[in-house]
Amino acid sequence: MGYRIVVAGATGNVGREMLNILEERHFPVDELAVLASRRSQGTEVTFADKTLKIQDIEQFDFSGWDMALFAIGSDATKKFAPIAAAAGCVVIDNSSLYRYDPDVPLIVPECNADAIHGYAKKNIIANPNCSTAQMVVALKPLHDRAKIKRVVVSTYQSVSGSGKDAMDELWDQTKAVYNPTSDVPPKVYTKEIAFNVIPHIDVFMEDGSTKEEWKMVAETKKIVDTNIKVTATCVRVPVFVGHSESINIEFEDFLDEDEARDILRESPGIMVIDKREDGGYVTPKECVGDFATFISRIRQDSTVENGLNLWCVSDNLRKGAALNAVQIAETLGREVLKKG
Ligand code: 11C
Repeated sequence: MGYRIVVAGATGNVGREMLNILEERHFPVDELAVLASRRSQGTEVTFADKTLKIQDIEQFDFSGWDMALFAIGSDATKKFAPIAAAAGCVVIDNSSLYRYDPDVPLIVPECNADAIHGYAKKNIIANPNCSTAQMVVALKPLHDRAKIKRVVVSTYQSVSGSGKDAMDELWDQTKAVYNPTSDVPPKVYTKEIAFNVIPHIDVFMEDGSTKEEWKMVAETKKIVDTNIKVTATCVRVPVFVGHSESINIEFEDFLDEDEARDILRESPGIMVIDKREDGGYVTPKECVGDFATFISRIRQDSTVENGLNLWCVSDNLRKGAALNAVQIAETLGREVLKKG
């Protein structure tokens, strides 16, 4: 016996990846409903060997469904998550709406799978921001060994994090560079993204940081350890899929770079590609479509007492969103619902 699963937002970048990953990981699906807003009615998506019609989320009755994977943004989540949860369907939400709610667990299964039991307070589980998810997969096993005091992270985030319109904007602006008669002014972004980098993701906060940077701080504390200090600079780069991060870590105890490499090699969800030679590291292009978070360039930082640097790359639509949501569903099934 398997599960009755709902995917809400099934026509978007993340929703489509959720369907792919449920299929790739042979998630025990007995029945699947695919939902979106009214304007996507008439659209069809495929799952396994079936073609499914998109249903209107406004009209959908969530009762009798086990889990709903939401990828519909905070505004729609605010309206529909309480409806689904009240009908007894556990919501696994990819938006930021519930991440900081103390009554909602924020889960990255490699780091804090045990926190899943907190789902019952609201029948909702939150999925972290993509830039946080890949970072905490790397931080957790190192923290368990040498206790992290402080993290300085700079991100290089792909345009798929902003949705399909942003991917089109990068594509159209790139083509326009070679065709001087066409001009593609920035719409999704505040400045041109083609052949450029933009040190601004999400809205500005009062202290001069951006919301994306704030999320990396707040979410790392909630998932790994509230005592870890994090400072982040989040940057958009002209890459379609795959977020990269340069991570500098300061530990309480000494951690040798070779031991760190061995620990990461043995840790779940991580693939270490770290040869000190030309090309002996992973770039975002190479991580697309993969489940793993890739770690390269592991090296001591001798400018602080117990410092380490590393390079972390992952498919932001997968580990950063859809894969993590499916892993949460797997954990909930295995630990709580026990049907599969
Ligand atoms: C980006 N990280 O790359 C964002 C996308 O809070 O779930 C995901 C935003 C979020 O633009």
